[in-house]
Parts: sequence; C-alpha cells; structure tokens
Amino acid sequence: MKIGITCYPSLGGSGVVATELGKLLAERGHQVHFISSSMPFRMGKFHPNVFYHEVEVNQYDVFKYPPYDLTLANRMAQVAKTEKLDILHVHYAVPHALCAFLAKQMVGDQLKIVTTLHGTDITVLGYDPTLSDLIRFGIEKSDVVTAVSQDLINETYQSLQVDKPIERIYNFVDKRRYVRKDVAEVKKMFAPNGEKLLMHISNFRPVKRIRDVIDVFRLVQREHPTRLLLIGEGPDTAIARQMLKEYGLENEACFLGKQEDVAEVLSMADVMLLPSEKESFGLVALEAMACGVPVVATNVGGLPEVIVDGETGFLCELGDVEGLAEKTVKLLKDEALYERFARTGVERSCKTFCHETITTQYEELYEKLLGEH
Ligand code: GMT
Repeated sequence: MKIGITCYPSLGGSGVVATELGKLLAERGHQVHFISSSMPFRMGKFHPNVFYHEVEVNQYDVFKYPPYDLTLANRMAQVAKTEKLDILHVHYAVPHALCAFLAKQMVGDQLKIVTTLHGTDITVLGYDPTLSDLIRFGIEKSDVVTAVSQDLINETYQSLQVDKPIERIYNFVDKRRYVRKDVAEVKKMFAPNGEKLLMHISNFRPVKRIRDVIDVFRLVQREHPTRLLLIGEGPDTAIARQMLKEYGLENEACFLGKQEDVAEVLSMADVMLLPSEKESFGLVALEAMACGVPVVATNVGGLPEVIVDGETGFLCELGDVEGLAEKTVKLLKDEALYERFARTGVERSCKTFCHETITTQYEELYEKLLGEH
C-alpha cells in the first residue's frame, strides 16, 4: 500500500506513535510518505520505503496569519496525486482531518482518510464552541476513525455527539528498542550514594501537574533517599525549578531537557511519576513499563487502560499528592513488590501493546477500507 502520514512532528506522544507506525509499515514493504511541517523527530535512519514531504508555508503581507492549513491540504493533494497514495492517515482531527478532507475533494474519492484521535483534539478543543462543529465534521468525513483508548472514544461521543463508529487501537512500544538497558555507570552520576531515582517525562504543560511531581518528590524524599530526574521541557519548567529552590531541593533534582533515547534514560529510573490531570493514553507510562519501571500515576483518562493498579503501578485520585507519595515509598521500600511490578509491567507491555500486533491492526484496517470499494 501507499500510505501518507501527517502528524505534529515535534516532541509529543502522537508524533512518536505516527512516526514509529510509519517506520514499521515501511519495514513490512509498504511505501510511507510523511507530509508535515518539519521532519518528525523520531524519523531516525534512512529507510528505502520512507519518504518525507515538507509543508512550506510562505509569508504574505496580505495575510495576518500564514495559511498553514490550506498549504498542508494542498501538499497532501499534491503528494496523493504524484505518489498515487491509497490512504492518508492523519493524527489529530484538528486541523489534519480537515486538511485531509479538503485534499480528498481535490484528488477524488479513491483516496481514503484514516483519522486517529490522540486526546487534546477532543478533551480540550472538543469543548471549544469555536471549533467543536468543525472537529465533528472532520471526524464524520473521515473514512475510518480510531482513538488510542476506550476512554477517549467515550469522551468523543460524549463531548461531540459524533455519529460515527470509532475503533480503539492502542498505542504501542517497539519491544526491540524499549528494554531495560545496563546504565549502572551513568546512573551513579545522578545517584552517587545509591539513592533511588524518581523520573518524570513530559512536555511540562499545565495538564501534566508538575507542581504535584515536585510535591510528591518532597514527601518521598523525607522517607527514603531519593533524587528526581526531569526529562522534557515546556511552559511549567520554570515553576518546577522555582519550587525545588523554595524546598531547598535544587541539588537533589536534575533537568535533562529533551532526550532522544528515552529507553536509555528510563533504564535509570526506579519509579515514573505521572500525576496528570488528563491523559488519553499516557505513552510515557507504557514506555516506562516496557523498561521495567513501575508507574505511579493518577486515575484519569486512559491511564487505567495502560497501568494496572496494584500490578504494574499504582493509581491515585487527581491531586492526591500524599497518596502518590505513599505508593511511591511503598514501591521503593518493598523489594519483592517492586520486582513483581517491574516484571508484570514488561510482560503487559509486550503482550497488550506489542508493536507487531498493533501494526497489524492498522494494516488490516487499511486493507479492509481499500477492499470495501
Ligand atoms: O500529552 C501531551 O501533551 C502530548 C499529546 C500529543 O499530542 O502527543 O499527547 C496525547 O497523545 C499521546 C499519544 O497518543 C497520549 O499518550 C497522551 O496521553 C495524549 N495527551 C493527553 O491526552 C493530554
């Protein structure tokens, strides 16, 4: 098959999933064309079946805002025509499903649109009256719609009242790369006296509740020698720095910024903290589990579909900083419990979220869609 993929190419789970899926489809012999504003950051090494088409937006004085959406739609149509694409698989309804719909109008009905919903497009934008009708339209005009968790499907029906079946296809980890690595020497740099390492990875948006991460760390640190590693960056990075300073913990925490090799970094962690307010899936929780790191998180959105409470991690109510800290300490102090959680997490990630199985699910969905007409 010839498959076009559009995603937000910068750091973020949806871009990771879109890019990794594209590479896996290419490995299976499909021709994959990425159409995006910049090279997706996980693109990696050259692959003969992977092509990249940049969307370049020109600036004109006449426009107050550069017409990115229209330029993207035009590029999608161009690539669909020249490369004879069968499928355009877009990640995020806004604006990608709408751009794909426009491209389809330009090239003809033979081009099939698959839209994958990742979260913020529904959980935030879906409630915005200036966008909700448009999002609903984009979903209904897609040939097939998928979402990354059952919770996101439920929320889409509830918030947008869409009249369209939505198929659940979970996110995945490539188990060839997401394994615990031997990083004992590097870990010593961050935990020189054998302290345990708590880790948080995100884009530091308010929805990630960075304040709770720091508060949990403060409480855990009182009970057990612990350090904190913070990966990624975003609007609330400064808040985290400020809080650590106020608590006198700035020397116990380290900001590593954005990291390419997440599996390597995760292999240093003892516990992953994810106290998010909302999380349609929580890819980072899955990546942590795959590397044998138990996750202590909030019981929100799709997280309970990824983390099994009391088996691969612990789930607490949103904002329950004391509960999150207590569960973290429990894991750090009970070696047998810790080993069981770590092992079960690896097993679950390989079984339920295996890259091969999920790629096959998408492949079958494409085949069915093309076979229907
Ligand atoms: O969480 C973010 O801020 C980034 C966002 C994205 O665009 O990548 O993540 C969303 O999609 C991921 C991949 O499906 C999910 O793992 C995240 O849970 C979801 N984020 C939210 O729902 C807040």
